[in-house]
Amino acid sequence: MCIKCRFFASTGSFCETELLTTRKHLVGFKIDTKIEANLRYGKCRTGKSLQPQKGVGTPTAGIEATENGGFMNGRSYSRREFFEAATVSVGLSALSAAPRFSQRVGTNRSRPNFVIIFLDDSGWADFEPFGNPRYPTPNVRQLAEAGCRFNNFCVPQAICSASRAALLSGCYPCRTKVVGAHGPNGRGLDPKYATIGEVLQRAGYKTAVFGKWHIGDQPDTRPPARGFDESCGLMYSNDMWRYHPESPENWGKYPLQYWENGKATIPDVSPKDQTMLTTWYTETAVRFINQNKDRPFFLYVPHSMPHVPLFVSDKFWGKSGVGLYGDVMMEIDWSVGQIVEALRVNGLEENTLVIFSSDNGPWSVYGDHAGKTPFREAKGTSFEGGVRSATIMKYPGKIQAGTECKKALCTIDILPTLVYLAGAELPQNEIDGKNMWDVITNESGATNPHPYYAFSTTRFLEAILSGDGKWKLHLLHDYRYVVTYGEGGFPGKYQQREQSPALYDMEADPYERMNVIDMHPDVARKLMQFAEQHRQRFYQR
Ligand SMILES: [Ca+2]
Repeated sequence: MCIKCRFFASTGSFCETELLTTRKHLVGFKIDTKIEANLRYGKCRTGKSLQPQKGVGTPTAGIEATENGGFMNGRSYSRREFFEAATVSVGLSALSAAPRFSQRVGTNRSRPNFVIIFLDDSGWADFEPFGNPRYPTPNVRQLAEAGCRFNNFCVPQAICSASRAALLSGCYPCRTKVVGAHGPNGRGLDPKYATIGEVLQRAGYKTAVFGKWHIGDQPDTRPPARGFDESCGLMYSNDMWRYHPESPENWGKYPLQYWENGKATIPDVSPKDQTMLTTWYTETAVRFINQNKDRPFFLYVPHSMPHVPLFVSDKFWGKSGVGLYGDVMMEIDWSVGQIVEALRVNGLEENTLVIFSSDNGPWSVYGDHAGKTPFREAKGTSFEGGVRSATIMKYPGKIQAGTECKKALCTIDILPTLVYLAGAELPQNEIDGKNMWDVITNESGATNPHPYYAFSTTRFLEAILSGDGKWKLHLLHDYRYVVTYGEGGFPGKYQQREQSPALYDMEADPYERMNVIDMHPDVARKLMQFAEQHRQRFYQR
């Protein structure tokens, strides 16, 4: 228990906002696995809400077009507002500086479909061709052969709710305040931040999410209220239930429910039900594709697996021959194949962008029930083992087959990129992502327009990656280090360690081993300036 905050004793959950403070309180005390488990899932009870400092970085006069809208007369505008206001104010000539992003793809061709397959806690090396696992993953390999591998694709925070909110909103966790992983009845993503589902639904797309939602478990934050015409799956992680290996009394307070289109159709999910999750998500996705082959659609499949506890259907039980994790990954690979095949038989392959990725790296403390990554640390940290996700994009004729991209990309860029491809409107709210289509399609001279990407854990800014992906600066922060690995669905042990300020050359040293901050002080200083700007914009109380 934290001797100062005492929230563990009173609520059974730890405070995320005070995470570092809490750890400092615990100096001299043994941090056992039960406390660590709650550190992972704790929902803030005592922390104050952080509000972005208004006006920071906003010019006080003049007009400036940005990819997300613009600034004029000291006020920030959404893209649509900016264009309307600028037109009235100074005439269309002022729009000459407007970025290419504002242009629509074209109105005379049919709009593309979008499929996002988003795994939960998959390791970077869990699938061919990123790794060479001891089980076959032919469908993911074929997806990569037909598309492009993105070897430097990251998430801004390597934990479930924060990562999913960033993907679906195009915003950093520090903007939306969706951090960590929320538990049952969590508020999730504030409706003032639009989701991909909402922007595409408004543009006439049929939208669906089949899988783990985890960005809101209240009537106005569940999928039907957030832009998804159809939905099924879990509202949060599949281990937040009565069979939790460390804290069943805590997580058993609320039954894990399976939802379909706004109704809990399985009021108390059983282990047998969990064996069917991957199958149900897949079958529903295939049915959705078949039924919507004649109209543009957005299909989001955020699998519950391979988040622990692992479950697999009878058709894949024991099939890998190397244990349950291999069986689960083979079933997910099968799922990928089913979805791609449904696109093919409906004649949709040529007009569908398929994105395959994971919300964060492996939960390595679970040992044989976790995935593999060659990078440093794992889920829940700002090191590459947490934030770098093996990603594939396939779009025949648009993305060259069998290629690799080493340029940095982030989930926050997906929303504006899909908006661009769909000819849709950006959200009214300001976002952090940018349209990256020219980078994704490897157009000549295309460069990442972001000066940096920011990485955080819970409410703490921890690292800055230069937009070109070359340099990564770690700020002073604590992180959890796995000292013993678990087995059979039970976790091992963490130890809290401190990361000193460090600069890594991500081209020469993507494993973050060699601190070169003394050799490149100018680079470190520049990234530190970005960090300070980011803090002032989003983290000042
Ligand atoms: Ca996750």
